[in-house]
Amino acid sequence: MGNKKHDGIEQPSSNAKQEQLNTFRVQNDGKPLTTNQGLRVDDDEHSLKAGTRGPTIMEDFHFREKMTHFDHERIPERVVHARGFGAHGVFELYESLSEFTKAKFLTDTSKQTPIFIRFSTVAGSRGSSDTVRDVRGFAVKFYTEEGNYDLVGNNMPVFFIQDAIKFPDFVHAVKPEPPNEIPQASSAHDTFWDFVGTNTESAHMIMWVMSGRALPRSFRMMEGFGVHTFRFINEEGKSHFVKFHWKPKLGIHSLVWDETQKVAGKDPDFNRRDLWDAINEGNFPEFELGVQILKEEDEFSFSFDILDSTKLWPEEVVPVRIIGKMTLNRNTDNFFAETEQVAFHSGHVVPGIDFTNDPLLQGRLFSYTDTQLLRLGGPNFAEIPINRPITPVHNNQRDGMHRMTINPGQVSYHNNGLANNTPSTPPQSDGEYRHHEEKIEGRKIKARSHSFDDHFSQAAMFWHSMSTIEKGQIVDAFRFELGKVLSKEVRQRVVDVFSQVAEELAEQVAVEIGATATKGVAVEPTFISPALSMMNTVKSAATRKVAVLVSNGFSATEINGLLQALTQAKVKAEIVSKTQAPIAGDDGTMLEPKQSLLTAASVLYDAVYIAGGQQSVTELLSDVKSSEFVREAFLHYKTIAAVGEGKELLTAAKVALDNSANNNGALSGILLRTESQSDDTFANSFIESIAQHRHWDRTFHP
Ligand code: HDE
Repeated sequence: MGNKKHDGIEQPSSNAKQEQLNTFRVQNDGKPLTTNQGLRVDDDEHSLKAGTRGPTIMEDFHFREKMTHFDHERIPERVVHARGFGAHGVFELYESLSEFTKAKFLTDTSKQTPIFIRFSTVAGSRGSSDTVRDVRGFAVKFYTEEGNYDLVGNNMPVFFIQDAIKFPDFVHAVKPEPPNEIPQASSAHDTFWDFVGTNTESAHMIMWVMSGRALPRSFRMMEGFGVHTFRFINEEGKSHFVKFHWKPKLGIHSLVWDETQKVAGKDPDFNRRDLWDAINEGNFPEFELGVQILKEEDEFSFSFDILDSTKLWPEEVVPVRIIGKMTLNRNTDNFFAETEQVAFHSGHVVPGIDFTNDPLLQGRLFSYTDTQLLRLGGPNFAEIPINRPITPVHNNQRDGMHRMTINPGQVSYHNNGLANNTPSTPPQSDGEYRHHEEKIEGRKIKARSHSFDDHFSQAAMFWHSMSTIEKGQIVDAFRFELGKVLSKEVRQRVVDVFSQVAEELAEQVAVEIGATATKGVAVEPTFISPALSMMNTVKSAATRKVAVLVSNGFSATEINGLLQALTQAKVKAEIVSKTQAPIAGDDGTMLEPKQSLLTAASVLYDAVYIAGGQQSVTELLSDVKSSEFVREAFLHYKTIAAVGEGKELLTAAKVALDNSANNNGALSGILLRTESQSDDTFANSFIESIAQHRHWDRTFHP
């Protein structure tokens, strides 16, 4: 596996993990069928019977082995984050952080560290939809030369609770309700909002969950956060506080609520498929790793406690230093073996990374191993291929369910004399993990520091940092969620809580759900953080998906030119027609539609292009689904381009065309090609418009 020499020690290569996994791959192509004992099987269609119409015989070991294995195929799903999707990749470091940490993967810029990532939703079961309103898990396993390091984060920088002992309560509240297991993968029900109303520490996180951050357009377009404050420890043993960030190169973009609900029906695997396709097509998702670093001396220089996971460090106050990049470049071979069996743990650290006393983090350090014991059936889950480190493992642990390692030798204890006291611990520092010697003093007490008492300032900071559009979306989210709550007391209690965050928010929500907001109790925002608004993010058309609505009689020059321009800009086009039967262009060119109006829906695309040509448009118009397609794209703020007669489809779809706007007489994001515009110019303005992601300034909220 290893070949490069470094400090005289054999180094694993950047492909080390893939090479290791390859040794476990079993390729069936062209091979004879066998039982698990390696016995070749004569027939896999019929069980062994006493006569062709007789009973099945116990002796049929092949039938019994096959059926028994099948009966045991399921393992318990994760209690939270059950629905997830994984991919392989690599992490590269831009600059050495040796000033702060001795972690080798963060100090040697020549290194490429293999990683495995698993994105997830939190509340839903394994088979639930991707596009629900929820936090997204963002868990990365780094296979470093010093052992596995897991950065088990989320796509939001704060959490619902301050102390791990409340996690089971929070999760019970958000999960489907016990009497009937309803609703699936949704926080819009009484127990969740009852928890929010009675546990005000969740206020800040709720603001994030009610925002577009909870509806990501793509896993490739979300930020990731380590959430807790961790420690970096350098060679001298000096500690700094650190928070981890992942920044997506494509920017942060969300779907709109109405869209997510429809996508959940049309394609429940929307986010999975998006990641899978992007990697297969060579559009490798990239995320930059950033760190916010604080000196130990600055621990108490904030208005909040840095050990409180319901607080973030505004990026404008503590800048995020970008230090490296993760590229996701390989899909899994087998979902179960890799994504389902991967076992993360915030306690999997390497020298140079240590913990703080954040009471949420402290509890996680217990929970993750415990949960794997149940889920993966015993203490040997670290031997499962996806969980194995690329470094050798030597210790005196033995036996247990499904042990793979064969440990020869008489000795399995420490200290020993019979094996020269090996495996050994070094007498002095030699690359081993040493816990940071933090001085601790205090009384044993079941309580929380008063520095954790402020539950509203940062919730207010979030609200006041939002654009008008985002505020509108947050209000709508509260209205929907609370509108689904049956208990009037719960609704009122939540409004009482958010009256303390922002008066206008509470009022706008209250008026819609029959509750009353309290005036004059909201906290003053202490800070505005532009980095929190998604409006200020990177904008790019690359890897966006466009539906090209076209039928027989289209202009071949127009469509060829368009497809070429889109490919060049890395925009993915799909031909959608009335049916999937081939269609003919004006010069006889044939196109094979990838989708029909029956199989596709505009919610699965970022933009729509309506080709010109009377015959094409008339054929499309003959199916009412075409105007529904365009109407929906319009209501979801998407770019719609129409050429020539294509405008008829806009009219049929009742798409407002505001002649007072500058954009060639159309509303923002609605592009009509004029006679004088060339195919090229028009295609380019279409691409520019797609890069805007959505045209929020259209004046309605679907
Ligand atoms: Fe987790 N969490 N968590 N969590 N968490 C799990 O571990 C837990 C928390 C996160 O893709 C479980 O293997 C406690 C914060 C992710 O496999 C479990 C507390 C953050 C994943 C568990 C928290 C996370 C999990 C369930 C409160 C963001 C999915 C299955 C102290 C920083 C990892 C499993 C994957 C999964 C416990 C809070 C992120 C039960 C007790 C805060 C991304 O061990």
